[in-house]
Amino acid sequence: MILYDANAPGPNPVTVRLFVMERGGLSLDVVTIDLANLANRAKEYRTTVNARGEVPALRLDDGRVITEITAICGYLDQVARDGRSLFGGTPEERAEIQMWVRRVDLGICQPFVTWWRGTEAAEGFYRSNRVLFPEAMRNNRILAETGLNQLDDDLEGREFIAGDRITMADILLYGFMGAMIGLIPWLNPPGRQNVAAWFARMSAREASKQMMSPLPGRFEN
Ligand SMILES: N[C@@H](CCC(=O)N[C@@H](CS)C(=O)NCC(=O)O)C(=O)O
Repeated sequence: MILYDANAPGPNPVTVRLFVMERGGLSLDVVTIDLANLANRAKEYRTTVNARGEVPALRLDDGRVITEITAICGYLDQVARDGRSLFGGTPEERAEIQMWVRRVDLGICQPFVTWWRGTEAAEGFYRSNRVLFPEAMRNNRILAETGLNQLDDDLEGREFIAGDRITMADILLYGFMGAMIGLIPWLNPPGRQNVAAWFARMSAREASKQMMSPLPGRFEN
């Protein structure tokens, strides 16, 4: 398998990196795409890896390419040699974890990333290679803050989002928040106490400390 990773701190590649480090039991070849200079938008990457021009992507041993981070992580979770599943071990656990993943993704991550993608900094970075929505920043901030306020209630008495152990829902939210925290000043105020405490717990994990650096060319754990 080949993972197409990135050399810039985009939340999507960061989330997959965090996943592989937390999951264990994986062996991957890694190609680092020069996202900082938008090599992902060059014809070569779009014609040989991902027509959508986005990273990360995963090339399977049979040649097919999987994109979209929850699909990539879901596949890696199933083929891992050992370690513990981050998507759940029973149909009930899997359903519950997928429920949280979808809540976190649609209700929090996508709105705050879309907020950032409305900024002038994002416009400068993407150089018209991506459709951005600067006029929707206010709505996206309200959506993300509403989602985070709800999560603050949901996290009362819990260590992790889906209960007492780390799952894909924590990986997704922490990968996104950790990657974007320096760019979004309103993301993690101390007043949202349960979210702030969860964020601090996640930050203390060994994998979280390494997630901002690209993976080596050969990764095994
Ligand atoms: N829906 C995709 C989103 C991937 C994505 O947007 N990746 C960003 C990096 S965080 C990217 O490729 N940005 C560069 C670009 O769009 O040119 C997924 O789930 O993997």
